[in-house]
Amino acid sequence: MPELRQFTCNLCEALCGLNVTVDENRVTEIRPDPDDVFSRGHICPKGPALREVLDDPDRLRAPVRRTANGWQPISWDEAFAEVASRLRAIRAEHGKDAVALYIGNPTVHGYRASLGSQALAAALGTRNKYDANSQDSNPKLFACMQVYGDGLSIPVPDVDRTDFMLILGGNPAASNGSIMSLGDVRGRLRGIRERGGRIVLVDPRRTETAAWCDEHHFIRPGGDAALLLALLHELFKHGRVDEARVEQLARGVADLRVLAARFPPERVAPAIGLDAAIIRRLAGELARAPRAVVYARVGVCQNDFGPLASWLVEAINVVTGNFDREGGAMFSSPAADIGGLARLLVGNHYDRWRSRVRRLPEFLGTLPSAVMAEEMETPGPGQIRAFVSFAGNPVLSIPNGERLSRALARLEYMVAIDFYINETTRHANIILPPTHVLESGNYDLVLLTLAVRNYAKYSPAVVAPPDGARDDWQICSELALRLAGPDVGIVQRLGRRLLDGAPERLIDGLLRFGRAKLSLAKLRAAPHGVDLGALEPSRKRKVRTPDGLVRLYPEVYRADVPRLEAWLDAARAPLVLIGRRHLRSNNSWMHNARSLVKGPDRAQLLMHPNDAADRQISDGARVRVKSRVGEVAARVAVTDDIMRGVVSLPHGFGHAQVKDTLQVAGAVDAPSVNELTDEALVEPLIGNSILNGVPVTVTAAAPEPA
Ligand SMILES: Nc1nc2c(c(=O)[nH]1)N[C@H]1C(S)=C(S)[C@@H](COP(=O)(O)OP(=O)(O)OC[C@H]3O[C@@H](n4cnc5c(=O)[nH]c(N)nc54)[C@H](O)[C@@H]3O)O[C@H]1N2
Ligand SMILES: Nc1nc2c(c(=O)[nH]1)N[C@H]1C(S)=C(S)[C@@H](COP(=O)(O)OP(=O)(O)OC[C@H]3O[C@@H](n4cnc5c(=O)[nH]c(N)nc54)[C@H](O)[C@@H]3O)O[C@H]1N2
Ligand code: SF4
Ligand SMILES: [Mo]
Repeated sequence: MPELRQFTCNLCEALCGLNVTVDENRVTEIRPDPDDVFSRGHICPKGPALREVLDDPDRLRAPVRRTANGWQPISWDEAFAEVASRLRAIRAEHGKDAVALYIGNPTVHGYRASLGSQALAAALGTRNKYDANSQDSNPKLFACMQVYGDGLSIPVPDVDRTDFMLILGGNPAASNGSIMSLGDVRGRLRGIRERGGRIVLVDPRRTETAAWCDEHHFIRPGGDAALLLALLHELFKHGRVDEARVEQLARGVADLRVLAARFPPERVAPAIGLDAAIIRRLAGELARAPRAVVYARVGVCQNDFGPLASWLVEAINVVTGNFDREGGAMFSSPAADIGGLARLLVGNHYDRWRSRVRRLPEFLGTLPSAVMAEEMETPGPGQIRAFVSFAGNPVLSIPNGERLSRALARLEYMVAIDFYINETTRHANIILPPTHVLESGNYDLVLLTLAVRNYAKYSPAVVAPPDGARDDWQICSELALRLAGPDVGIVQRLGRRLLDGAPERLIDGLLRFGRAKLSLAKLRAAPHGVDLGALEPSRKRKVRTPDGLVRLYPEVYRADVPRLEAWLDAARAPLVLIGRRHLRSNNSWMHNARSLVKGPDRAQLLMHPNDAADRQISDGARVRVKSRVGEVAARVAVTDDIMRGVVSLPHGFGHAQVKDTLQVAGAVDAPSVNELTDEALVEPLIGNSILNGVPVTVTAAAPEPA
């Protein structure tokens, strides 16, 4: 008899409730769960595609070893023993930093992977620890550390109650929202306008989200920090900032006013390509709206001034009186709060060490991924000789992935914890594949701390994994054990007993001690989730500066302001590249699901009609796109939805090299944009990758043979 089970999709941050039909341990259908308290029946095409990944013949179910005769299956025990002994030998000879670790995006989307990554990192103890954040949200986390005294005190827009939302560099219609976990993003954003509020979008591309907004304005990539300063200029100039009130919760308002005075709208407008009159009007609307919030996301984090802009977003929400209040920028109060544990595990620090070759700073215990290849290639003490890749595909996701690919091929040893043989994992000596989320269960330990409404949900596994299969936690904890202690004996047996089931015990404990006094048992009894109400003011708990006051102009940003001023006056590259996301794609790894990749080409190079005409390029033409580091072929879509001087390609494609192990993805004809992005382009404060605003040239390619 088919049975219906509830689940939460773990592919993106929208946390959609799914109704999963299971028949004899097989998933036969995945549909939206209309009764899910958070997502209210919303899903996207990727949710049902979870089933395609579960059933994918290309997905690994048991460990494999790379040999001269191709990939050979091996037992778990043999695999663990080899990996542990090789990594230990390399460590013994060259020290801990000789083994690097990359922690990829899916570790944010599952508690077993999140906790497993921490266990593994602790066991390796390497300073060569990398993750996706230096291509993503580090500027935002850095801003939270500087402004609120804690990189993990991250405000989210109170979408359900705001009257005015200014969105910079986010495309929730494609991404379903980010650093704001919100089920039913479309319904929730529509709610703002239904209440008579307004949404304004600022993006170098007129995106799918523009259709959901009242206004869209183009901005030159990198322009957001200058725009925010000009908005602040107007707010201060017209007396819209109640400085006495702001000073009750924040320091530095006068310094911020003095800084903003240098950035009148007229000064920034020509550089950012947004009219001074519009900037002035937006400042007025922001100030007059009863409840307003400025929200910036990955497009901003990944540009030249990600850290400056991310700080200014926090600052503007504070000075307009919208911080920690209804309808503004607020903190979630998760039912299971990992804040304390996370601070303990990742620490709350910056620049405690630097990368060996380029001297870029550590942040939250990781180094910028842009230095990974050079740390592998450059000889000397501390050189990376072995690599552990966990739930990541950095060859497709970090700048100049080709250089990384070449460096990986020359390592002494590599292990991947992943269920696909892709552009990165193909270099591994051994691949350890975890179970699929539908086989292991889901609780969104991380993303529930960023929810726009407090709620909790636990999804137990809906199907049993194959005999002997291991989940991410089991793989990581076993490796950690074997790296930490001797191979046999009582220590190992005790350790195993302690670690088995530890994630569930931890979550249960956090839930019981949490403010909602829940437990895993209570959540099991509520398969559509438990609504815990709207966000509540909580800055007394969340602002963790020594005096409890917000910092409006942290010292560290001062050094980067002259670079911004120079940028305003600098000559511009004629053409710069930005990224984009599509609803049917998920970073680098959902392209082996047929339902998602069928249909039109979604990896075209978008180009403005005037830019195309200047280069005698016509719609649909094949072109060569070139940057300092590489060259790719692409097909052009000419459109005035993109700003003049800007072209766009999505990331995560380029699977031709692995067509034998990813048979569906390998047939998709699309380049990897990260063959063009440049590992030398990082912003100076935290070394975040500059993936938006990469100078390129585009030339018509010779016509294809008929
Ligand atoms: N040019 C450009 N580059 C970008 C971006 C961009 O916008 N433009 N975006 C950046 C951003 S925001 C991010 S987050 C990164 C993402 O880049 P990565 O961190 O490299 O992550 P993914 O590309 O999602 O690859 C995920 C890998 O994990 C595997 N996997 C999936 N589920 C699981 C699981 O449950 N367990 C394990 N062990 N493995 C699993 C998949 O097979 C795949 O190999 O890319 C960044 N790169
Ligand atoms: N369908 C789908 N959903 C996803 C993902 C996916 O790959 N596919 N990835 C997930 C991940 S890892 C993340 S981090 C989130 C990201 O979620 P979002 O932040 O919403 O990411 P994008 O859709 O890439 O939107 C970024 C926007 O920034 C714009 N932009 C580029 N440069 C600039 C700039 O300098 N200034 C401004 N103002 N805008 C700029 C781009 O044109 C783009 O529209 O999405 C998540 N959700
Ligand atoms: S929006 Fe799509 S990918 Fe994201 S959680 Fe919902 S169903 Fe999954
Ligand atoms: Mo991301």
